Amino acid sequence: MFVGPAGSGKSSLVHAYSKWLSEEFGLRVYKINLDTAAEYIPYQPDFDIRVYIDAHRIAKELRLGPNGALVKSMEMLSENIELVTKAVDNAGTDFILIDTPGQMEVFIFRDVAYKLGQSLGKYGREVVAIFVIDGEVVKRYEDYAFIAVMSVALQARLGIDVVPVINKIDLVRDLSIVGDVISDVEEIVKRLSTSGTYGEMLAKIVNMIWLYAKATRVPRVSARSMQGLEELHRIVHELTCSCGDLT
Ligand SMILES: Nc1nc2c(ncn2[C@@H]2O[C@H](COP(=O)(O)OP(=O)(O)OP(=O)(O)O)[C@@H](O)[C@H]2O)c(=O)[nH]1
Ligand SMILES: [Mg+2]
Repeated sequence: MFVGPAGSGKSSLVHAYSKWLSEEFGLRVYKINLDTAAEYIPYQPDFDIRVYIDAHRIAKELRLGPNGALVKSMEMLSENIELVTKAVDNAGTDFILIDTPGQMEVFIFRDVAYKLGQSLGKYGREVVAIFVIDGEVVKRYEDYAFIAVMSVALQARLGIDVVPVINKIDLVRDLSIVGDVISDVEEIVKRLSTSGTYGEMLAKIVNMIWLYAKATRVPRVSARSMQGLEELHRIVHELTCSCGDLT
């Protein structure tokens, strides 16, 4: 399940990863769109929530603004979560990719994310949330604290494993700062520790959170150039398969 802030590239990554999985391994992929307000989706969804719940339709019918309509649509999705679980149960493919709404806060901080996490929980380790972060947002070492805290918050909210992924790496000019968070954690902590009390606090947060992180690396990918998808796949495989590291 792909979650993340507006415009971080969730839908593009669903498209790129599904293409990669089928072209690389001949795997069958089922794509689910849960964005009730999506106007354009870069892939052909196999299940599209808009058929049942469409935020634009709701806005017109109930005379609501865009946020009100989105909130209402998420409430409706939450009350009809079996629509999604049935689609998941009946997919019968090797992979199921779930695209979630752009307004992450509406999705995450409402009942719907929790309910979905609970429903998908029955699949145990086979379900992971990919937390998509825009690579252009990672500009300072402090940003890693934000990513770490958000990952933990998401994990607590969804109740399923969360893998942070840095997307749009093709646009990132200074790759030295967008490092491999987990293996570079010592360097990040060292840099943060030298920037005052606040930095010290962030260093402790980052250190503690990555210490408990399930994934061993944070993949840097590009939905546009398809780079890094193998790395993303490795992590997904590591977390979901009892066979351990793909290498
Ligand atoms: N250069 C570059 N652009 C990207 C990449 N991934 C996505 N984009 C662009 O970023 C914009 C947003 O991408 P989407 O896939 O719609 O992002 P999203 O998270 O699904 O957006 P919402 O659902 O509206 O929140 C689009 O213009 C994409 O073409 C990438 O890896 N590299
Ligand atoms: Mg999208």
